[in-house]
Amino acid sequence: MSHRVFNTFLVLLSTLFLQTAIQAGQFQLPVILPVGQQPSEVVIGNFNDLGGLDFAVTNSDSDTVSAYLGNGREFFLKDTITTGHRPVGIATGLMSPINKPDLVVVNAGDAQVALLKGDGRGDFNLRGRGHTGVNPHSIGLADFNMDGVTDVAVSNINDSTVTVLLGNADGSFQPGNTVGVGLHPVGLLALDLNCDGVPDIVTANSGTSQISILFGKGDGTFKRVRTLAAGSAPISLAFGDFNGDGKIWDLAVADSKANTFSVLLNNCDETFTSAKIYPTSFTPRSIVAADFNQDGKWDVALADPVNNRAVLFPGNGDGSFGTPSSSDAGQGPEFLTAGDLNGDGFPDMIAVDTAANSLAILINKGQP
Ligand SMILES: [Ca+2]
Ligand SMILES: [Ca+2]
Ligand SMILES: [Ca+2]
Ligand SMILES: [Ca+2]
Repeated sequence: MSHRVFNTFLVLLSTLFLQTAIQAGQFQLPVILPVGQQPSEVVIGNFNDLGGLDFAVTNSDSDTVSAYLGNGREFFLKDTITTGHRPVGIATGLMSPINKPDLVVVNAGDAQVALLKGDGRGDFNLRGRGHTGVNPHSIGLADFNMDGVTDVAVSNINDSTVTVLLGNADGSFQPGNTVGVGLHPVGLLALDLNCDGVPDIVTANSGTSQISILFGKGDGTFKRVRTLAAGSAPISLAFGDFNGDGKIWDLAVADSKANTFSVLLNNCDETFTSAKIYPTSFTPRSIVAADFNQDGKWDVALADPVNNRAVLFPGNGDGSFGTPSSSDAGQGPEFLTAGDLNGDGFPDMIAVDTAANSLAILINKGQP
């Protein structure tokens, strides 16, 4: 072996060692998957009848959604659908009881949502459209009028409103109801926050230090809007049972103008404990909750696009969090979602690396 070759060999060895050494977090080094231009959000679902979770990503500058099928080990591009102008938000669900899983996409450039009907084999066809407010962003699915057909809620950043579009069984939408929330809502979740069995809505209002909660009546309208304090400029929301009291809909909020995230514990009576603020040492862009280390306690993970990582805060089960650990999440992760992609019981993640036009698949290492 020549001196030069030997030196190269040493560099390779140390690089390998370094990669192993720096990946101290819960996740393996990411598998990078090139997608369309300026991907924005990804949703994990089960689009066909075969095992293995699948996912779909909005490519906001390509005006497309790409659907990938998984077999538990790898992912294959199955379908690319032209959705409308600048798709930014995406959700999956059964849009009527007899359906295969569908996709619903928020087209920010058109101020519309588009329903992409699934065929149960991983292909999708554009069906209904519905009108939103100006600069719609995040989407949540729930049956707000409790008629058995899934409905849609969308945050409208520029209007500071939420649009609720009641679904018809044929895949079309009724004209939207608009409800005012706080300034510039970005993140949105649709879930039952007062534990009465009727879906509600929560928004992260990025122009304030507040979140807004709309308590549903069960007929597609809302009885009241409650405003709660979070950290500075909240943009992204996650839910979980962070204090282990069996009430699953506690909220975790990523605060985009402070190096913090906030946790509000749910009393299930339309009140929450006041937000507890946790320091992050970076400005988070997206938050997701799951029991990543499978110790029976909900954890949160946040995207840190400046330092190219996902940071996991392990839950202590009492509403507080332990020492965070970092995992490489590709180049500039702007959005995170979680799901058990390889079926080993440990939640994995997908990070959207918007500027790099790629996704980073983060497989959970699996050991506690
Ligand atoms: Ca409905
Ligand atoms: Ca409710
Ligand atoms: Ca945990
Ligand atoms: Ca897994």
